[in-house]
Amino acid sequence: TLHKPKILVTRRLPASIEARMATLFETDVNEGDVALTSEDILAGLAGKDVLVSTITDRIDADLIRRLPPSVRLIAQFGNGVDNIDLEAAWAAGLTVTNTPSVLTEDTADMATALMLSLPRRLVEGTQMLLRDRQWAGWSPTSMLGHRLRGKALGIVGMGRIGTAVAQRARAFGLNIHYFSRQQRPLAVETPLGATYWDDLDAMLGEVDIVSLHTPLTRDTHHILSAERLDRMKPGSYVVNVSRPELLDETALIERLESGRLAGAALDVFENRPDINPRLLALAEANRVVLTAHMASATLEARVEMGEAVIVNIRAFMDGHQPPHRLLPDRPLPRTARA
Ligand code: 8YV
Repeated sequence: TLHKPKILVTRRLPASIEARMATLFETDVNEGDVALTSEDILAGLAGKDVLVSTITDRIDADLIRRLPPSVRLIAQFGNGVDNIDLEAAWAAGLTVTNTPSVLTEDTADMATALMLSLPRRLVEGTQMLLRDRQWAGWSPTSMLGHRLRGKALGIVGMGRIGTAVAQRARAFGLNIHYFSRQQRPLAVETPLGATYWDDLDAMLGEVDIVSLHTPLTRDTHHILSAERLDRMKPGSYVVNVSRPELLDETALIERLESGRLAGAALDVFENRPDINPRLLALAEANRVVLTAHMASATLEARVEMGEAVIVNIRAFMDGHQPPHRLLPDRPLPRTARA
């Protein structure tokens, strides 16, 4: 009879998922609160079949070269896989899977909430009540923000999440523009009335809010560079629930500090978990809204992500094609970290 697959899980997962894994697999979970080092991952993988990784594990070419030969599958718990050197993994004959789709709607909800948060001063309003306690009450001119309806939203990356953001933005009355590797089919285009741009620089000059929804690859690293931030309309906003490296964070901070850009709502940060103090100062001044990498953080999404990991492992170990196998031609052309 087949042995139960032996798996290393690098981070705690929802209890129901850990329980299910424990019945299906010989499961070894890192119970600590922090990510494992590469050495810990390698030590933990001795005799294992599968590595269940997350975005906080750096699976680079060196680690892949040193993997025990028993490891054949890297099953990422998450959609983005920029922490994995995919080319090195494929070259080593490994199968890599992720958990797309199940987090699409929740991530789009968060992007939309962040989009609303700055112009409508959501966080600022709460902070004011907490600080003032003795609130003077309503007045015709207090806490005025700006209307979303009629403004232009520029979506960078019209994949699953970008499309779900466009659907929500449509309901807010935003005019939708997008830049994408390819123009989406009319089925997506027509009901959303979205305008496709093949030139990102040109789109940036036309929109009031830019929201990033593209995977991090070598091509998209700092896709919102200092030069591109300067092409944005004065007084516009940036939203990022994707990957911090998609934008030049220092350049963004400078343009917020100078007042060139009106604001930014960010769920992800360079140098995490040590957030740039200048960004924190901007948050205190209510020029930015910061959330703690929470865009897919619903219990429902995390359970479904765990279920997808289980299905991928089961299929692979039974000799089938895992449903969410990443292949060189889709959906990522290459990894970000060379
Ligand atoms: C998770 C995410 O926080 O899936 C992604 O790309 O950023 C989030 O869903 C993370 O990936 C968990 O590994």
